[in-house]
Amino acid sequence: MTALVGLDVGTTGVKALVVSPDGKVLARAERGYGLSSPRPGWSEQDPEDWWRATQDALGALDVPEIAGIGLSGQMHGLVVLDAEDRVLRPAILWNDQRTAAECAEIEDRVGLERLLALTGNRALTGFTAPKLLWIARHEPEVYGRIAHVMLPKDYVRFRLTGERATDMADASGTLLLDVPHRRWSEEVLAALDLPAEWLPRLLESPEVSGQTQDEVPVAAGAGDQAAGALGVGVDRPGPVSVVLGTSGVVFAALPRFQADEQGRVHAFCHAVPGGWHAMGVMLSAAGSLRWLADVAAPGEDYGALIAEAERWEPGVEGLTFLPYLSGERTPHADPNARGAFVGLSQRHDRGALARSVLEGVAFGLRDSLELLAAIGVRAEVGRVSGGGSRSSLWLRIVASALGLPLQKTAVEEGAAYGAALLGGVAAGSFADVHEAVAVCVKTVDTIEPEPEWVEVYASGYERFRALYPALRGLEG
Ligand code: XUL
Repeated sequence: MTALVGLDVGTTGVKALVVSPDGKVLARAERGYGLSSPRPGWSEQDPEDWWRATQDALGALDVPEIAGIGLSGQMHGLVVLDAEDRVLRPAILWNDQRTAAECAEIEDRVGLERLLALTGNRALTGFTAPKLLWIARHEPEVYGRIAHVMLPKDYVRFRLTGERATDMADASGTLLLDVPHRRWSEEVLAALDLPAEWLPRLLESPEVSGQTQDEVPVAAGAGDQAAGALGVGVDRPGPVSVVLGTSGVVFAALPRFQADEQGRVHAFCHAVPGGWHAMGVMLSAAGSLRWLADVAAPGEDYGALIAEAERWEPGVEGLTFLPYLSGERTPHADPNARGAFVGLSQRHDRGALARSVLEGVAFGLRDSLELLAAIGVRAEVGRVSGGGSRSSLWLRIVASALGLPLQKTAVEEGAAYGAALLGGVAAGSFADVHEAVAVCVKTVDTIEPEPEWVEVYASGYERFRALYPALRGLEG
C-alpha cells in the first residue's frame, strides 16, 4: 500500500505522520530539540537540529511505499546560507523580539499604508524581513556573506531534495510577498535594499517542489497555520481554526484577499491555490501552560495540574492572567508586553494559577476572534488542534470564552496532517486540496459553551481587556 507523509518542523520538535490515501494515520514519530535564548527576547534554533530530528523521525517510521511528502513548519524563522549553502548563523525564530527598531524602520521606508496594501500586514517583530535588517546592522560580516534566505521547513526541503522553494502561505509571513498578487514584492525588496536572488522559488502549496533521492515527490507544503487549518478542514470560509499550540491562533479562510486597515490581524495567502486567510496570533498559548508547569510542577504530569485547575470555579475568584510572556503580536503588537497575574489572594493555590492561565489564553483568543469579526468574519463554529486541545477543560473554557462550539477532528495533528494531505495532492492521490479535505477530515466531537461560564467570562474578558493598557509601561 502506498502512503503519504506529513512533516511538521515545529518549535519544540519535528512531527512525522504516515497517512493512508483515505486519511487514516498509520504511524507517527516525533523528535524534539531545544531552543536557545542567548539574550532576553531572543529565540534561536540550529537548522541542523531540524534536519537531524527529521531524519530520526522518518527513520523511526515503518513506512510502506511513500507516494508523496508534504512539509509544514513554524513560520517566519530566518535561515541564512552562504554561496556554498552553509548555514551562517542560528535561525532567528517567529517568537524572537529583537527587531522593534527594524520594524519601525521598515514602516518608515516603505510607508505604513503602502506596506499594508502590498503585503497585507504591518512590520511585526517575528516576521522575516526585519530580521534581515537586524543582521545588516548588528552582524555586517554575516550579512555580507548571505546568498540564500529560507524559512524553517524550506531548509528541511533543501536538505531533502536539494531544491530552494517555498509556498505562498509561508512566504506571506516574510513581509516580502505581494500577498494580493502572490509574487515577491519588487517594491518592498527595493525599499529595503534586499536582492531578489536571495529568495526561493514560489509555488502554490500542493505543487511539487522537488523529489527525494528515492524519487518521492515533495509538495511545496505550507506554514504550520495554513497547513493546520487544512488538517482540521478549514479550506474554505466556514468554520474557523482555533490552535492551542505553543502559539495560539484564530484563523479564518477568506472569500477574497482582505486586510485589516490597521493590520491588526495577519492577511496571508492560504494553502489553497488562489485562496487567502486572516488570523490573529498570540505568542504564548500552550507555551504559557508549559511555563507554569515548568516553574510550579516540574517533572509532574500536565494532567495533575489541570485536575487541580478544574477544582476552581470559572473566574478563579477574580484572578486574571495576562499571557504576554514572550511579548505579544495580536492584538497588542508589543514586544515589551509582559505576563501578569492580577488579583491574587491567600486562597489561590497552584490549581488557581493554572486555571487562570487557561482562562487568560482563552481571552487572548477572544481578542483575535473580535478582530476577525471586525473584517467581516462571522464564525459559527471552531475546529481545534494543537497540544492544548487534548485538555477537555481547556476546550470548555475556550468554547465558553469565545461563545463558539468547538469541534474536534478524528486526527489531532493539524499541521502535520494538513502537510500529508498536500503531499497527497502533489502525488496525484487527490484531484485538489478540497477533495483531500473532503475525503480525509472527519469531525468526531463538539464541545459546547457552558451557559454559566459564558456569563462569568463576559465580565472576566472585560477585566482582561482593561489590564494591558493599565499595566503598559510598568514592565520594568
Ligand atoms: C504564525 C506564527 C506561529 C508559528 C508557530 O504566524 O508565528 O504560529 O508559526 O509555529
